[in-house]
Amino acid sequence: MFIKVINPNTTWSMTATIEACARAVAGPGTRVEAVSPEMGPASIESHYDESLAVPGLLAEIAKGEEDGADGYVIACFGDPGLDAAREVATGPVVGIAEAAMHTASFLGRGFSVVTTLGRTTGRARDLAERYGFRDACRGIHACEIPVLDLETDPDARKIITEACHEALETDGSDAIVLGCAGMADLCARISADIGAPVVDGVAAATLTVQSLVTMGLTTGKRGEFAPPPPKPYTGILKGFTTIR
Ligand code: 2AL
Repeated sequence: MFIKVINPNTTWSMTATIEACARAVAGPGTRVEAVSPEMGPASIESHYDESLAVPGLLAEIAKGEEDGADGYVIACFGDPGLDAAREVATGPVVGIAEAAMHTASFLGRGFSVVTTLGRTTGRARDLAERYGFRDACRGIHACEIPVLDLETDPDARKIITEACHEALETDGSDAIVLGCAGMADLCARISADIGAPVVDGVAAATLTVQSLVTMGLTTGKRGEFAPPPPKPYTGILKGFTTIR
């Protein structure tokens, strides 16, 4: 089985961390490859970044189709382009926010999300509601560390751990969901430090895709997620006319 993990931002050092975390949980018969798109933002921490990350992400899905990918992970907590990716991919596509929230729902009655910047909490709230976790998602907390600083700030783990601890107390939650793919490698240590389950969406989504492929399941293609109707695309999107 070949799972293609797409980090929709263009920071390859983060992509390497994501790949290591996905490979650490994948089964022995599963090949995991993580990529960043050729075009897009260096990090995704606004609606603008998120929208402009989607064309590059869809181009990577198209390449994955040519390369025989059995399924895809979208490794950004805003789950950018998830619906569009499901229209163009043959195999299942899972976002890290949806996988992490579903996984957290198995671990208790309520979970808290701990994410990067406060401005991203609205998107996380929208996703929790979309995925049916309006009640289970007890709170969304920002630690105000920009995405790329996760790799360089020596205090990042300490600050995130404190935010997780506080979130558990404030929200009365049973589990924590980490709200950024760039936090994937911190998951186990934070869990040990706070004494509560901490869910990394990269691991959760990788294993969800692996399970779906193992069960022979993929996106239903009879309606909304059928391939999009062909039509001309112009300007810098010209290449997307024939992408599918
Ligand atoms: C993210 C993420 O997972 N990757 C990225 O670039 N931005 N999420 C976030 N909440 O900042």
